[in-house]
Amino acid sequence: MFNVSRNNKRLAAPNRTLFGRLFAWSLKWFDRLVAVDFVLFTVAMVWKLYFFSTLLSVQYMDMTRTDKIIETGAVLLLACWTLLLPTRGRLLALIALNLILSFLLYSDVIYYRYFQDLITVPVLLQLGQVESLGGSISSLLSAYDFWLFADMIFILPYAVFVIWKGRKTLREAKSARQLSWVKPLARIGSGLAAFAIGFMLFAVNLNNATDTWAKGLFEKNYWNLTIYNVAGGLGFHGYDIYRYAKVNWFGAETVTAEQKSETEQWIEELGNRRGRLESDPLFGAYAGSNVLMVQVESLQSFMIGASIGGREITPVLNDLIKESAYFDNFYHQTAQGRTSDADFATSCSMQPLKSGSVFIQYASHDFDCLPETLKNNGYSANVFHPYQGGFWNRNVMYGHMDYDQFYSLKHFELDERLGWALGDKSFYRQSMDYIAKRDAGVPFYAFLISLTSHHPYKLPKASQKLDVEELEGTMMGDYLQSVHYADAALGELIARMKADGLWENTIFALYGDHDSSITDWSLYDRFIDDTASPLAQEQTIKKVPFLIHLPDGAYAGSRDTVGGQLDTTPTLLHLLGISSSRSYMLGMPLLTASDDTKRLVVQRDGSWTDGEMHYLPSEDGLPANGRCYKNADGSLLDTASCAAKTAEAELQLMMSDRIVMGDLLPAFKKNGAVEAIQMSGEK
Ligand code: GP9
Ligand code: MN
Repeated sequence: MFNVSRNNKRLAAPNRTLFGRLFAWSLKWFDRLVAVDFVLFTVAMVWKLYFFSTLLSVQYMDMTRTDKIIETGAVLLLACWTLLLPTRGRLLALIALNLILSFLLYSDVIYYRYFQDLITVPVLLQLGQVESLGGSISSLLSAYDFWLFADMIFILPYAVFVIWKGRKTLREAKSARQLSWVKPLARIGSGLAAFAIGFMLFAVNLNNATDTWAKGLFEKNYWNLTIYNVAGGLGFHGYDIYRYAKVNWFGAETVTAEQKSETEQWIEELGNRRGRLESDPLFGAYAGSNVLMVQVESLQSFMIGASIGGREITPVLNDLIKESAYFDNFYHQTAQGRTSDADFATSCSMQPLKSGSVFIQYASHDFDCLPETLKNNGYSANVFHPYQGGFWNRNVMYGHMDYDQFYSLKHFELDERLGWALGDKSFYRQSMDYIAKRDAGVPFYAFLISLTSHHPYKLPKASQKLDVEELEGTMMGDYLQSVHYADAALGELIARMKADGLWENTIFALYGDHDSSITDWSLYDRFIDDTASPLAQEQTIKKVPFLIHLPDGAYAGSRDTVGGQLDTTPTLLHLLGISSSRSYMLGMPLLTASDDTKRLVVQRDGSWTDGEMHYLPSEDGLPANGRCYKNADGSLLDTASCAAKTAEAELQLMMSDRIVMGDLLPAFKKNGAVEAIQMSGEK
């Protein structure tokens, strides 16, 4: 019956079935009308991106009309080049793009359900190091998600047809009509048109957003989800690739061999200085104690001891500092990375970046951070913060810092909604419940990061316990209320530690992360004497409380030793008797029996204080225009009096940048190991 040759049989095949005929017919039309398949692809992708947004359903982030326009623009930009290809190549490219995007969005959905974040290039490159999804993967899957792949039922067989029969079908179609010069022109024209339309829809709308409500989005760069909210799914991934390439390929810090060894010598000398302090009787006086450290959101020193409406703002802390070593000359050292900078400066004793956040940009680089050091010395190490784990890239960074577990928002029951998420009182209570379940055989390190006293400090009336007098209705008034609440929550935390029998065997440390961002100086009138003095303003903004309650209550009282967040980890290691002479850190211990350490507290903008002088650089960056103050009376000195230390501060910032951006520690440690082997005579 089928008396045809083998070859003829193959040629006739497309017309044998209904699908075969349909496929061949569609291919001919896709060939004739260049843009039909492209339009279908665009519609399908925009729908998938919309569906993706509903799967994520990030709070307060619903897809608006503008978002759909931005997504359409992004799809056009992503795929416009396919219009330059001949029909078969274009179809295969569009199908491949569809598959890649569908898998990317699907992976994002799964990753989001676990980490409340989107996948980034560093995460993809270091999948093994990120906290694994463990056995929970099945709970993250939903049959509903497969709508992302619904079109594949038609597209995949079609792709097989295009690969297998496409060339011949197109040849037939072409021989049936005249080939002309119109075709290549149509390709170029439609490609350019798609690019132009895509660019307008995407860039113009994105620009509008970043010029208005999303100002500074890409500079601050603090949360992938915010970037997604503005730039869309494709925009976010495009930006992420750009961000990765910029940091790792185009803007990578190149440090010459000479600079490397100069930096190594410089930082090792700091280790030697700490090593020399280790003969101090306080070194190791609290060896084996647990450590519980709290980073309090926006808590500033000018709150300590202050009252309003006849009540103390921080009664708990005021009492606690009487039985703790309290540093009232302590500075936060944060820059654009805000909370993440405070965390990094404190835990890893390195300077933050001039722009951006180490947590986001250099999470994969090696640092000597407190959790890892303590774990190497037999401790457990856990970090607690009741917000989305993707914020400030914490999921990734905390994995690299070697914490056993990061307890983020999803680990807490939202039984006290306050401020951004969970109120401090419930946060501390639930964190202590986790701590109570620890392995009692090893000492613990717990790092708790509070959140309620976060900008804009609005608390419901029922939680406002102070009479803030003339500050009622101002941001300062709200700030005082939220600090008062945070203080009361700390009181409950301390009571709980006592009830759990932890107060006598735990070093309790506490510090404020950064300033309150309140810049209206008239609101500070009742807290500082001279609100117009640049030095008073600087010190008010930069000073945060730091206290250490030792298990036996020793070293209690206020101390005016100047220090900063970079000194926190060296201080704790000193008390625990863990040598930091071979650790790569910039800070010095603050609490030593004989405190004669010369310390320079350097800010990211180049300002510094050594306790006696305070230097503020000028906006134009010229050293001669900087202001050199005498701390004692605020008088201005000749800039030359500050010159040597200004150079020292600049050196510290430069060395820190080389290490942080150039990831120099692995090489230093290797050299150190070689040195140690050589000294012990091994070959
Ligand atoms: C959110 C919190 C706030 O997780 O850490 O960060 P901030 O805005 O203060 O940098
Ligand atoms: Mn903060």
